[in-house]
Amino acid sequence: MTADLFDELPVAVSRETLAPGAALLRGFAREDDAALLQAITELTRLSPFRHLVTPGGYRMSVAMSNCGALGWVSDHSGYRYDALDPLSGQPWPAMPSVLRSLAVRAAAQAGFAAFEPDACLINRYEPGARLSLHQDKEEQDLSAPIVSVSLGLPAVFLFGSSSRSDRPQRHRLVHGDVVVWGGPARLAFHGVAPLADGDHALLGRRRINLTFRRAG
Ligand code: MD3
Ligand code: FE
Repeated sequence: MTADLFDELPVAVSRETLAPGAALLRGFAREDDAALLQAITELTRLSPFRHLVTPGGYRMSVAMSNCGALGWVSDHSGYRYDALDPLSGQPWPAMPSVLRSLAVRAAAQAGFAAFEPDACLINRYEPGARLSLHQDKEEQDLSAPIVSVSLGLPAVFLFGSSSRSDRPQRHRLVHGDVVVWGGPARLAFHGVAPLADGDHALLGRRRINLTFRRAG
Protein backbone atom coordinates (compact mmCIF):
# COMPACT_ATOMS: atom_id res chain seq x y z
CA MET A 1 0.00 0.00 0.00
CA THR A 2 1.89 3.03 -1.27
CA ALA A 3 -0.88 5.63 -1.67
CA ASP A 4 -0.81 8.16 1.13
CA LEU A 5 -3.31 10.63 2.45
CA PHE A 6 -1.33 13.62 1.31
CA ASP A 7 -1.19 12.79 -2.39
CA GLU A 8 -3.75 15.47 -3.22
CA LEU A 9 -2.15 18.36 -1.37
CA PRO A 10 -0.54 20.95 -3.63
CA VAL A 11 3.23 20.91 -3.35
CA ALA A 12 5.00 23.94 -1.99
CA VAL A 13 1.96 25.54 -0.39
CA SER A 14 2.27 26.40 3.29
CA ARG A 15 0.35 28.51 5.72
CA GLU A 16 1.68 30.89 8.36
CA THR A 17 0.20 33.61 10.52
CA LEU A 18 1.79 37.07 10.13
CA ALA A 19 -0.38 38.65 12.80
CA PRO A 20 -3.80 37.93 14.31
CA GLY A 21 -6.17 37.93 11.31
CA ALA A 22 -3.39 37.86 8.67
CA ALA A 23 -2.80 34.44 7.06
CA LEU A 24 0.02 34.00 4.53
CA LEU A 25 -0.56 31.15 2.05
CA ARG A 26 2.87 30.75 0.45
CA GLY A 27 2.67 29.61 -3.16
CA PHE A 28 -1.14 29.35 -3.18
CA ALA A 29 -1.45 31.09 -6.59
CA ARG A 30 1.54 29.43 -8.25
CA GLU A 31 -0.26 26.74 -10.19
CA ASP A 32 -2.70 29.33 -11.60
CA ASP A 33 -0.07 31.91 -12.54
CA ALA A 34 -0.22 31.58 -16.32
CA ALA A 35 -4.03 31.66 -16.37
CA LEU A 36 -4.11 34.66 -14.03
CA LEU A 37 -1.64 36.59 -16.19
CA GLN A 38 -3.53 35.76 -19.37
CA ALA A 39 -6.78 37.05 -17.83
CA ILE A 40 -5.05 40.22 -16.60
CA THR A 41 -3.57 40.86 -20.06
CA GLU A 42 -7.02 40.57 -21.60
CA LEU A 43 -8.88 42.75 -19.13
CA THR A 44 -6.21 45.48 -19.16
CA ARG A 45 -6.79 45.84 -22.90
CA LEU A 46 -10.27 47.13 -21.90
CA SER A 47 -9.22 49.09 -18.80
CA PRO A 48 -5.50 49.86 -19.16
CA PHE A 49 -3.10 50.45 -16.29
CA ARG A 50 -2.90 54.12 -15.39
CA HIS A 51 -1.19 56.28 -12.76
CA LEU A 52 -3.90 57.81 -10.57
CA VAL A 53 -3.51 61.13 -8.79
CA THR A 54 -3.93 61.33 -5.01
CA PRO A 55 -6.33 63.85 -3.48
CA GLY A 56 -3.20 65.82 -2.54
CA GLY A 57 -2.18 66.07 -6.20
CA TYR A 58 0.63 63.46 -6.37
CA ARG A 59 0.89 60.99 -9.26
CA MET A 60 1.03 57.47 -7.79
CA SER A 61 4.14 55.47 -8.77
CA VAL A 62 2.03 52.29 -8.87
CA ALA A 63 -0.11 51.93 -12.00
CA MET A 64 -3.63 50.58 -11.41
CA SER A 65 -6.62 48.98 -13.06
CA ASN A 66 -9.66 47.10 -11.74
CA CYS A 67 -12.13 44.39 -12.58
CA GLY A 68 -15.45 43.44 -11.04
CA ALA A 69 -18.62 45.43 -10.34
CA LEU A 70 -16.68 48.16 -8.53
CA GLY A 71 -13.22 49.65 -9.00
CA TRP A 72 -11.03 51.70 -6.69
CA VAL A 73 -10.21 55.16 -8.01
CA SER A 74 -8.47 58.25 -6.72
CA ASP A 75 -8.50 61.79 -8.06
CA HIS A 76 -8.43 65.35 -6.76
CA SER A 77 -11.78 64.85 -5.03
CA GLY A 78 -10.74 61.79 -2.99
CA TYR A 79 -10.67 57.97 -2.94
CA ARG A 80 -13.78 55.99 -3.77
CA TYR A 81 -15.20 52.90 -5.46
CA ASP A 82 -16.90 53.51 -8.79
CA ALA A 83 -18.85 51.19 -11.11
CA LEU A 84 -17.40 52.97 -14.16
CA ASP A 85 -13.83 53.24 -15.38
CA PRO A 86 -13.24 57.00 -15.60
CA LEU A 87 -10.95 56.45 -18.64
CA SER A 88 -13.54 54.63 -20.76
CA GLY A 89 -16.77 55.77 -19.14
CA GLN A 90 -17.75 52.07 -19.26
CA PRO A 91 -18.18 49.51 -16.48
CA TRP A 92 -14.95 47.85 -15.36
CA PRO A 93 -14.29 44.47 -17.02
CA ALA A 94 -16.04 41.54 -15.32
CA MET A 95 -13.99 39.65 -12.75
CA PRO A 96 -12.62 36.59 -14.57
CA SER A 97 -13.61 33.31 -12.91
CA VAL A 98 -9.96 32.23 -12.54
CA LEU A 99 -9.36 35.32 -10.38
CA ARG A 100 -12.58 35.06 -8.38
CA SER A 101 -12.15 31.36 -7.71
CA LEU A 102 -8.62 31.81 -6.39
CA ALA A 103 -9.72 34.56 -4.00
CA VAL A 104 -12.72 32.59 -2.72
CA ARG A 105 -10.61 29.46 -2.12
CA ALA A 106 -7.91 31.45 -0.32
CA ALA A 107 -10.44 33.20 1.92
CA ALA A 108 -12.02 29.83 2.78
CA GLN A 109 -8.56 28.42 3.68
CA ALA A 110 -8.17 31.32 6.11
CA GLY A 111 -11.57 30.79 7.71
CA PHE A 112 -13.78 33.17 5.69
CA ALA A 113 -16.30 30.73 4.23
CA ALA A 114 -18.59 33.06 2.28
CA PHE A 115 -16.30 35.69 0.75
CA GLU A 116 -17.99 37.33 -2.25
CA PRO A 117 -15.58 39.86 -3.76
CA ASP A 118 -17.17 42.56 -5.92
CA ALA A 119 -13.94 44.48 -6.62
CA CYS A 120 -10.43 43.53 -7.64
CA LEU A 121 -7.79 46.26 -7.70
CA ILE A 122 -4.81 45.41 -9.90
CA ASN A 123 -1.56 47.15 -8.96
CA ARG A 124 1.46 47.15 -11.28
CA TYR A 125 4.88 47.99 -9.82
CA GLU A 126 7.99 48.76 -11.85
CA PRO A 127 11.41 49.22 -10.20
CA GLY A 128 11.24 52.09 -7.68
CA ALA A 129 7.44 52.06 -7.40
CA ARG A 130 6.13 52.02 -3.84
CA LEU A 131 2.96 52.35 -1.81
CA SER A 132 3.18 54.44 1.33
CA LEU A 133 1.60 53.33 4.60
CA HIS A 134 -2.19 53.51 4.47
CA GLN A 135 -5.39 51.85 5.68
CA ASP A 136 -8.07 50.43 3.38
CA LYS A 137 -11.32 51.63 4.85
CA GLU A 138 -13.44 52.80 1.93
CA GLU A 139 -15.12 49.38 1.74
CA GLN A 140 -18.69 49.11 3.07
CA ASP A 141 -18.30 45.78 4.83
CA LEU A 142 -15.24 45.71 7.06
CA SER A 143 -16.18 42.23 8.32
CA ALA A 144 -15.14 40.85 4.91
CA PRO A 145 -11.42 40.15 4.45
CA ILE A 146 -9.13 41.47 1.72
CA VAL A 147 -7.30 38.78 -0.26
CA SER A 148 -4.00 39.82 -1.87
CA VAL A 149 -2.11 37.90 -4.57
CA SER A 150 1.52 38.67 -5.48
CA LEU A 151 2.90 37.93 -8.95
CA GLY A 152 6.28 38.70 -10.53
CA LEU A 153 9.19 40.40 -8.78
CA PRO A 154 9.41 40.04 -4.98
CA ALA A 155 8.41 42.96 -2.77
CA VAL A 156 9.01 44.01 0.81
CA PHE A 157 5.60 44.40 2.36
CA LEU A 158 5.26 46.65 5.40
CA PHE A 159 2.65 45.70 7.94
CA GLY A 160 1.90 47.83 10.97
CA SER A 161 -0.82 48.01 13.56
CA SER A 162 -3.92 50.17 13.57
CA SER A 163 -1.67 53.08 14.62
CA ARG A 164 0.44 54.69 11.88
CA SER A 165 3.26 55.51 14.30
CA ASP A 166 4.01 51.88 15.31
CA ARG A 167 7.08 50.49 13.57
CA PRO A 168 5.87 48.11 10.84
CA GLN A 169 6.90 44.47 10.40
CA ARG A 170 8.57 43.69 7.06
CA HIS A 171 7.70 40.57 5.04
CA ARG A 172 9.07 39.49 1.67
CA LEU A 173 6.23 38.48 -0.65
CA VAL A 174 7.15 36.48 -3.76
CA HIS A 175 5.45 35.24 -6.90
CA GLY A 176 2.42 33.12 -6.01
CA ASP A 177 2.05 34.23 -2.40
CA VAL A 178 -1.48 34.97 -1.18
CA VAL A 179 -2.36 36.81 2.02
CA VAL A 180 -5.81 36.98 3.61
CA TRP A 181 -6.32 40.02 5.84
CA GLY A 182 -9.36 40.00 8.08
CA GLY A 183 -10.64 40.46 11.59
CA PRO A 184 -8.13 42.30 13.77
CA ALA A 185 -5.76 42.83 10.78
CA ARG A 186 -8.35 44.42 8.53
CA LEU A 187 -7.64 48.04 9.49
CA ALA A 188 -3.88 47.71 9.95
CA PHE A 189 -1.60 50.25 8.28
CA HIS A 190 0.37 48.68 5.45
CA GLY A 191 2.47 49.58 2.42
CA VAL A 192 5.10 48.37 -0.02
CA ALA A 193 8.79 49.42 -0.03
CA PRO A 194 10.25 50.69 -3.34
CA LEU A 195 10.43 47.73 -5.74
CA ALA A 196 13.97 46.44 -6.31
CA ASP A 197 14.96 45.81 -9.90
CA GLY A 198 15.12 42.23 -11.14
CA ASP A 199 14.04 39.98 -13.97
CA HIS A 200 11.16 37.61 -13.32
CA ALA A 201 10.70 34.63 -15.67
CA LEU A 202 7.04 35.45 -16.41
CA LEU A 203 6.76 39.17 -15.67
CA GLY A 204 10.19 40.62 -16.41
CA ARG A 205 10.84 43.85 -14.48
CA ARG A 206 7.39 44.04 -12.91
CA ARG A 207 5.31 43.02 -9.96
CA ILE A 208 1.54 42.70 -10.12
CA ASN A 209 -0.58 42.60 -6.98
CA LEU A 210 -4.26 41.74 -6.97
CA THR A 211 -6.45 42.75 -4.03
CA PHE A 212 -9.94 41.28 -3.83
CA ARG A 213 -12.45 43.24 -1.79
CA ARG A 214 -16.07 43.37 -0.75
CA ALA A 215 -16.47 47.06 -1.48
CA GLY A 216 -20.19 47.64 -1.94
C1 MD3 B 1 -3.63 44.67 5.19
N1 MD3 B 1 -1.69 46.78 -1.96
O1 MD3 B 1 -3.91 47.86 -2.95
S1 MD3 B 1 -1.35 43.93 -0.72
C2 MD3 B 1 -3.67 48.08 -1.75
O2 MD3 B 1 1.15 44.90 -2.65
C3 MD3 B 1 -2.43 47.54 -1.16
O3 MD3 B 1 -0.01 46.23 -3.88
C4 MD3 B 1 -0.39 46.31 -1.59
O4 MD3 B 1 -2.16 47.80 -0.05
C5 MD3 B 1 0.30 45.76 -2.79
O5 MD3 B 1 -4.44 48.69 -1.00
C6 MD3 B 1 -0.42 45.38 -0.46
C7 MD3 B 1 -1.63 43.51 0.95
C8 MD3 B 1 -2.74 44.18 1.69
C9 MD3 B 1 -3.84 44.69 1.06
C10 MD3 B 1 -4.88 45.21 1.80
C11 MD3 B 1 -4.81 45.20 3.20
C12 MD3 B 1 -2.67 44.18 3.04
C13 MD3 B 1 -3.70 44.68 3.81
C14 MD3 B 1 -5.86 45.67 4.00
C15 MD3 B 1 -5.78 45.62 5.36
C16 MD3 B 1 -4.65 45.12 5.96
FE1 FE C 1 -3.93 48.66 0.94
